[in-house]
Amino acid sequence: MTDLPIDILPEVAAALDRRGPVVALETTVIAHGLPYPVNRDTALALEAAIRAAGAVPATLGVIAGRIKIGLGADQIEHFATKGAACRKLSRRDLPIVLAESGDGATTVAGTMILAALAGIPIMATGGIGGVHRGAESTMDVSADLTELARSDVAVVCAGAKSILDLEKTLEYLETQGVPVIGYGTDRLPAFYVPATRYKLEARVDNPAAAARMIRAKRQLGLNGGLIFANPIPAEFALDPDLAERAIQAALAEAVAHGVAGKEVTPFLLTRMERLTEGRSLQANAALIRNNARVAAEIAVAYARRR
Ligand code: PSU
Ligand code: MN
Repeated sequence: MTDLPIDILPEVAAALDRRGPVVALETTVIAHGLPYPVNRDTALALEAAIRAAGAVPATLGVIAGRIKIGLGADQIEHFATKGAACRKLSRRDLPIVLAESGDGATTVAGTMILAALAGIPIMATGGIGGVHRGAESTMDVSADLTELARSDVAVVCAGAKSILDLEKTLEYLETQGVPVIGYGTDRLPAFYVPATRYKLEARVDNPAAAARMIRAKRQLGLNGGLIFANPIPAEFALDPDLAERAIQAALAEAVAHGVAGKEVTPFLLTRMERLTEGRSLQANAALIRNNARVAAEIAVAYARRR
């Protein structure tokens, strides 16, 4: 690992040295998940929200084959404008992008791997990948789920989009030994909507309680991360019927266009935006900001306790 091509922003390195609170952020949502310039503005707003809560943001990605732990504003702009021309980096893509000296945006899985390398215990995202609807025939299960069983990073998200099969996603996470903890809720949130009928096994209501969960898992020496499922704030939530109709329509279009593999999630996200007349986009940006803030608060509590 000595010759690993990795650059850590000085501010992030200093925080890690003093075991201060740092929150990792992904870049796939910037490059593949949101359109320009909402993507850039959201990325900058996430960093600001993390700073306001007293932690240091580290947006992760790969530029010219070098792992970046923390990006400057110009590099965030680079991911925002290059968009889908960046490789989407999950576990299997990381060796390829390094060997090819390419640019790549990390998914939740990719971000967890790089965060763990750098010693960052917590990350924030919008929604995690999961088991897709129809997975019984397509076998489309996001590598985010297997990564959650491997890399020791806590992930703050707003649940998962119901473009996924949420019931199967929860079953898969149970099989893989990944704790799914409601943050101020007893039920799984589904991204645009704050609650589903799926009941969770555990709930915390404040950052200190969340930090205790992370700590207990680490004390046990268990591999893998855990999920804090943080509902979208009510004022930004979509009407559940509107969300479901848009999802059904987007899924039908994906089938009609023969979209497969890593293109599925970005395709559905773009279609959703059009089908909800931009409301999904506003909701998306708002819930990620909220997750960044909560992740920072948990990081602060966790740093205090160790
Ligand atoms: N879900 C969203 N927005 C996103 C993603 C998921 O609502 O931007 C991104 C995340 O980076 C996630 C990835 O890790 O998509 C999962 O992609 P796939 O389903 O191809 O594993
Ligand atoms: Mn997939």
